[in-house]
Amino acid sequence: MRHTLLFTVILLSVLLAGCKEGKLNVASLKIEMQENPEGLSTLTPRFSWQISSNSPDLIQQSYQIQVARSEDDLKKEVNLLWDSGIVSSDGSVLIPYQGQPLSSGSKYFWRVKINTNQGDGNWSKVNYWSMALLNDSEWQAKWIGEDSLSNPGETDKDNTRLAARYLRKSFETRNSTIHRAVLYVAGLGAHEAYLNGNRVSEDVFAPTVSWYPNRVYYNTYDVTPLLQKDKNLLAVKLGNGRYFGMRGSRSQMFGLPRLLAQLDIEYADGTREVIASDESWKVTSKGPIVANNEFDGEEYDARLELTGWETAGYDDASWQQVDIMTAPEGKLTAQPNPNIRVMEEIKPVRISKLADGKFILDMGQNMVGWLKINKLNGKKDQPVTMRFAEILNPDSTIYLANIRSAKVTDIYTPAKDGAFSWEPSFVYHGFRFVEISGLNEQPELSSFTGKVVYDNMETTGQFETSNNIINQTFKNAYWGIRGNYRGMPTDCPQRDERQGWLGDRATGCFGEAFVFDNALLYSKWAQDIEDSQSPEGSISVVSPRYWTIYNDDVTWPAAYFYAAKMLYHQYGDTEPIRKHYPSMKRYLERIQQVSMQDFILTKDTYGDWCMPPEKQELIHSQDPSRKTAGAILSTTMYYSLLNLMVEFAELTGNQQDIQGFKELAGRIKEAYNTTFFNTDSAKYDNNTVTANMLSLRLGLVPEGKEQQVFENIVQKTEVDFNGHVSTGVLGIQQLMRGLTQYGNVDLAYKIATNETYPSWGYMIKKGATTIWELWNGDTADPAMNSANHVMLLGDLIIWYYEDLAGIKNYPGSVAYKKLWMEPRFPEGLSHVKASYKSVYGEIKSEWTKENGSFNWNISIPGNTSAVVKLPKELQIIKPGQNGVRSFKETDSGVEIELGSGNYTLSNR
Ligand code: RAM
Repeated sequence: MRHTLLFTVILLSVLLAGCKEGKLNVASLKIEMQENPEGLSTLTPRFSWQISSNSPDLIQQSYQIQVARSEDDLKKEVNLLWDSGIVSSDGSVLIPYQGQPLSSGSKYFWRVKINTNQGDGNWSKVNYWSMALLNDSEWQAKWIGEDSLSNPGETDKDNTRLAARYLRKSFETRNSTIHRAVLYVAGLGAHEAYLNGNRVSEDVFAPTVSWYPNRVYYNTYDVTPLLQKDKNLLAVKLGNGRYFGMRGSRSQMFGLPRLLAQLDIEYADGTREVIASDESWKVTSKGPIVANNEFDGEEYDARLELTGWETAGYDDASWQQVDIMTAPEGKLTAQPNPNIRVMEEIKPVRISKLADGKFILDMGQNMVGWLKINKLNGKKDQPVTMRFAEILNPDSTIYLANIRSAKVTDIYTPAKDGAFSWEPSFVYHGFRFVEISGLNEQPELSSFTGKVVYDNMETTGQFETSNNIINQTFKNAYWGIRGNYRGMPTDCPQRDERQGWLGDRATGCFGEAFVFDNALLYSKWAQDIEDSQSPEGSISVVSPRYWTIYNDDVTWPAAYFYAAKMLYHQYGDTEPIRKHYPSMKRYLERIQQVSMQDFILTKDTYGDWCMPPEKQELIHSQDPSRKTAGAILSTTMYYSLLNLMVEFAELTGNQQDIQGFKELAGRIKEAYNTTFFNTDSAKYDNNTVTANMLSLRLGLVPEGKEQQVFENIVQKTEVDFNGHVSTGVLGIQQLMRGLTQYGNVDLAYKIATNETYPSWGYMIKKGATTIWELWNGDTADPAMNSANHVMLLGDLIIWYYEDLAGIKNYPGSVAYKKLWMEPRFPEGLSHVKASYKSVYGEIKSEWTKENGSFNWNISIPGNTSAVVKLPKELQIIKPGQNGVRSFKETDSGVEIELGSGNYTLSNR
């Protein structure tokens, strides 16, 4: 029987304040995905912008981009380096520059004008970018530092102490008007640069990490406003970062900290001057930072303060002349990704006193960064010691068993009695609790601030539902993801590890992209992975390879391919695929040689890592019936990589490879099913959820058998695991989407909202404010038990967005140019409110479904469209509003195509 269909689409033509109806806006003008970036090194930078208006169904019909050396030229339309002319196109994302050759160190200005189906726009505002130093020969600077271990306790052995280096150079500018001054600086491990006493930027731990023997990044800062006429002082503080004395069993020592800095000054009369790091600089390591190490902490002795060292008046007579240091082998490269900054400040929620007089500070949140002290009373010569932990022992002392060898201790020694303020420069901790000793009185909460640090990127996603477990899981994920961005995605932020483990992010990177604008971080990480590749083609499962592990595994290296795919799918960026295609191919060939036997990939190291074990104290399950065979994991993942390569080959013009990938994939699929698939029972091997789910989702199940395999997944989950997750980091990458795609969103919802072990909800019930490394993180052995690991998120965030909110790319579309909005409605969920700032603009989806009434507000950005699908039960009738391009009734419901705009769909 046909339902009485009652449905309206109301176009909300809400007028934005100050805008006339139909007024076109061009905003978010970006080049290489950044607004006004300094120091680009690509000769064909790519332009993006977003368009909006107050009328629905806005489509760009053409664009015109102009580039000039000055704003003035641009406005007068003279001396243009590029005028694209009017280009008929709806392209507004990553449009490559095609003008005259760009030159090293120059600054450029650009603007864009668009025409749309709603009329012509005006010229946009003018934005700019600058170019990096494009040729090695332009570097006049030398690597400098203090090439000795001259302080107490310093050795050249692993895990030693090392004092920070302070370097300075005074100089005078010519008596001429300064037009522009740019500082190019690489400081290994980390630099903090000052010009005339002012920090040149808010970046911390700069430059971004890399595999130093292959690549060293430098930063570009426009310092024009900081440069003075006549006397100037350029100063740089150097810390260890990841360059010197990383802690841990496989600790790396690349060498003592060193600096390369070059200040290029351009005078209004066209003359230039260069102030470069060389033997004329002075250095000391006898300053207040007597030891620094990201893993161990920072020790600051205020009695050694070098007051005014970063300004011109300071007397550096006791300092020594710098040593010329050997240049690191790595290629000097302009940093393409944003640096780390203090992104948020939080206040502690509680302070308590232990019997031994120590205080325990509770930040209320497992966070990553450091503790700033504000006006705390100290006593001369009496060190104040802070130790950082994620959890407390039952007796309220800090729990450090899971931190391993990291010392996680900051020490401040006051130079006098009374109030002091301080924060470290070269250290970060993963912590919720801080143990403070060395105080004579109970401090106020206001004496502390938690500085939250991670890569400077925009938060792109908000997500809320009627279910509290989902809401808190999303919050925990948000804190965990940001806390593990450190110029690379790390596994954890607290113990002596903090490495870029590939497997943790294979699918995670995609979910993370809904929450953070992580494009530049992941494209830079893809480069770290390539830089860490062995000459034979092996990929180090930790990249940059501070821990070099070439195990010729498939499941962890898959992240290289998956991240490149994510960058294309989510941001429309094909560049990483193009750039890394040859090394990806090399890796696949290598694996074929060393691991493939009769079309089965045999090598596997980690298994379905961190599946919920049968006993609460175990880290890894010992029950063979829970474990998935390594060959299943490797073979299914390798098969998925071949399929990705077919797509990548297509995109990069490597058509000649396609046939080979397809043939190999075909033979693998056949061999795989012959070896592992039981045709009668439709079970793979020992019937684990992971074995069945990877086979299903990665496309290896013989045609017609899919539903039967799926039933085995459901059966196993419901009967053997009582509706709980049974997978480790591999299976979980497909679990939530798989359950939903094949028709059991209710089971996915149950898993997402469980509160008993094992589940994300269980972690929450046990007090987690981030995601744990282990499902049983509260009871397992501390040897490998971080409270802030994101790998167990699997595809959860993708599922939140794609399936619960219905924000998904239409098949074949990328970057949400065309959306497919088909929310799923699990029993028990009555409300979802999601937003995602895509490269075209913000997508919103907010639905409520309660007691037979349904209401859905959606926003579709300008220059995009959406196909909306809703089920029959929602009783939908044809709407007749503006912006509705088409309406189709199908067997299962309705399919509506919408142009951009804000819509409300409801059955009332
Ligand atoms: C652990 C890491 C990481 C995981 C590897 C295999 O040491 O924490 O998360 O990828 O093992």
